[in-house]
Amino acid sequence: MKITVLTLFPEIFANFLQTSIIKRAQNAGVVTIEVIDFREYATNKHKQVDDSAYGGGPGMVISVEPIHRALLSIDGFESANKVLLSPQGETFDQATAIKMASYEHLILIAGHYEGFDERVYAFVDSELSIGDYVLTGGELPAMVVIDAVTRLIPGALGKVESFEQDSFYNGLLDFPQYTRPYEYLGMKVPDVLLSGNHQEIEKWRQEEARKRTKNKRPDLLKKRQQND
Ligand code: 9D3
Repeated sequence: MKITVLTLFPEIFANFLQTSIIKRAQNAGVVTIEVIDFREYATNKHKQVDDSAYGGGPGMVISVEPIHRALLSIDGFESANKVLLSPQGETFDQATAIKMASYEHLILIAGHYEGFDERVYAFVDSELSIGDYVLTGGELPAMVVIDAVTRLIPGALGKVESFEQDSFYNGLLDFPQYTRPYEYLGMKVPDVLLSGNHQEIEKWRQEEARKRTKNKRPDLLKKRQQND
């Protein structure tokens, strides 16, 4: 899979892309991530990529031309899946991540502080938000999407971290986990986990995951029943 990010702050991505699972996935060749500074595609003298809004108002608006020119520079951009990160998009979730992990080429477009000229929408396939809170830009959302999607690509994760075990993958929260010591300030590890009876342990974990989901995230249980 290839992921291309259009951003005005490529340096924000540098550290992230050098880290852990993302780096390993890139080294293993299962994903190639490319970051493009779309300011390079501004055509005016000062490399300005935004302008005041038609109709007036205090805010600036990201111009359509540098975005379009940056897209045209990307190899195979026409067949790629182009996603604009914006507060108006549909909310990103695990189902969306799974769908995106099947894309051959994903292009993420991140703005900063301000909205895009409406005509940018003519060049994208969808709009994506990561939740109902106001951020300063689409850079963190782009990294959230890259992280969630990359770990789903076959070969990106080691065996220990395989995503079939994920909470959200099976629609339930994680079961409670314990490690040494057996007792801490009077709090003991449930005996079933020391029983050595793997069938009992599995049963207990499933029950606990279900109980916990019912208590903390009843909305997930409802969603799960709909998908069954
Ligand atoms: C909704 C606020 N807008 C009113 C004029 C202005 C605006 C604020 C912040 C426009 C863009 C932004 C920057 N945010 C994103 O680009 C963004 C975002 C977010 O703020 N929350 C959740 N998901 C996303 S994806 C991109």
